[in-house]
Amino acid sequence: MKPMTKSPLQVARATYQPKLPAALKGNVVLKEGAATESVADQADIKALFPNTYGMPLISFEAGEAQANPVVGVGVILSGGQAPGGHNVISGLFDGLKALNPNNKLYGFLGGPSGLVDHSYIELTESIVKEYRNTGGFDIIGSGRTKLEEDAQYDKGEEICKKLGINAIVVIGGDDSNTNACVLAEYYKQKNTGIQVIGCPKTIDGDLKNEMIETSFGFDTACKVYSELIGNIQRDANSAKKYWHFIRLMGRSASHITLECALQSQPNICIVSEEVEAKNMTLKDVVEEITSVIVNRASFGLNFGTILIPEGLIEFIPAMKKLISELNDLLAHNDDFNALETDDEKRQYVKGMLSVDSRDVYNSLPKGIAKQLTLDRDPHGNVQVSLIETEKLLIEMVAKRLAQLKAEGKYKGKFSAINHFFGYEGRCAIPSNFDADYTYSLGYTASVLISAGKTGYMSSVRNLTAPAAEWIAGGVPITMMMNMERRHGKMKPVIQKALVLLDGAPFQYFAKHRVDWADEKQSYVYPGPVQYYGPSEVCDQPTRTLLLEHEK
Ligand code: FBP
Repeated sequence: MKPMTKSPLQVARATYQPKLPAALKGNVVLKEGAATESVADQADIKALFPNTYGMPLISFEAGEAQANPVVGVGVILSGGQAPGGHNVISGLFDGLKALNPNNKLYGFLGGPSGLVDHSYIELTESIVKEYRNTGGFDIIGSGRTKLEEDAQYDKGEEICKKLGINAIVVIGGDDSNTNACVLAEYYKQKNTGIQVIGCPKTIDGDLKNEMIETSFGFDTACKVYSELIGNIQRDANSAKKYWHFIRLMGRSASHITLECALQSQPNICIVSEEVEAKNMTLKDVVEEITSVIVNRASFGLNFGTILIPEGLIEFIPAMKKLISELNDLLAHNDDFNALETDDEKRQYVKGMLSVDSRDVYNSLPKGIAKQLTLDRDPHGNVQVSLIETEKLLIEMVAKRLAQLKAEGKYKGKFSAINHFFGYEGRCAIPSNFDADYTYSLGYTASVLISAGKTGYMSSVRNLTAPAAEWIAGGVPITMMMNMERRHGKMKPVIQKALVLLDGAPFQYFAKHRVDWADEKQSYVYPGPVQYYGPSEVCDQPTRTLLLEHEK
């Protein structure tokens, strides 16, 4: 047998031709809609973005062929990986070449820092070909460097001028696209002639609004996690001896957890947004979990599945207050950073917190308390992927069950296994949906660039219809912004889309969760992502999108 360099699926996917919206298949003209406003804090955002505020929405229509001048474009992958990033680049590449075969595409290496450090490669057909329809961001790498200083923007301008780059495409989440907007404003105000276009990426699914129906990568990642949850449920239902506590990525919003629950129907699913709305404490969450475990045990069922969103800890009001105090306290704090031992750091923090937050901090196991003070990411966020909430909950639930047992109110056996799913799904081979969606987003970016637009995000909508009916265009990034507190200061940022408790996905879940929790259980086993076969198996969008679009 010959040594293998690619799996049969990799070989097959290399020839997959992603589907495009009909409007992108021929020559395109731009149609401008009404002027826009930011989602909140209009006066502040307008003052901060005088050159890119209020621009109109853009849609594409079929048009006449025209001569397009040569352009150079630089592309950046920013933040966490999400399935489909390579296809944004292939769509962008193909779109640029269709506009003018002499157009050039450069990739900045290792994320936004590549622009500042002048680290790049030219992306040619032979390079792009190797990455079509593949997962990962390894074609040029990614990073989380925050672009926030004029000196960084000026270094970027320098390399763009040197390479003949007229436009930069930033493929990123809410923070990275906020950066893209700041960069677009700076370059426009300085009259550099460099345009900046964003593309909505993040498995977390929280970069969405009226014009951005979903961020790419959410579809594939949720399908991968749901397959694993389904497999665990089948194991649980076969062995009948473990409770599985499964934490799922999603730094802030619970979209991933909710979507996985809709796909797999676990016994319990915690939704952070609901915990916050009901002003629940950690103890309340434990009580909710415990009551389901006790009820199932009364039917002799000492097993089950519990989905926990990674961001939960920040949505428990008392914890949120503690984390916000820690964020302000630890921002650029040289005194804290100079301390050597964990104990010194713990004492220092305790001395600086308000009375309430100190009580909460003291009530946490030391390991979790320490995890809360670890380095923030460059955007000032707590790195929740490092906080093992599922272990904290197992510990607290076990204690509570022991109490109930002593009181004669629980007679079951509790044996728990913890899981964390995040990295398993971020670089999976993109589903057909993500492969098509990302290719269309990249292609859309090429059209926006050719029309001279800046400060826009690629937008592809009507996503539950067949791809030919998708609606492509551009949305001003300032339209999505509001002011939020970061690193102790008010900053303009793209508003995060949290799970809406009155939205169709949560409402569906709320209506069915009691049935999923009880002794009959309703596990669904989604199985692996399918790339070839009947459309109802291979091309289904997420349940979240389907429910949101259901009239
Ligand atoms: P983005 O918002 O950059 O897409 O990243 C999201 C995410 O995958 C979160 O779900 C997770 O908390 C975080 O990245 C993990 O970050 P890192 O890759 O730095 O470990």
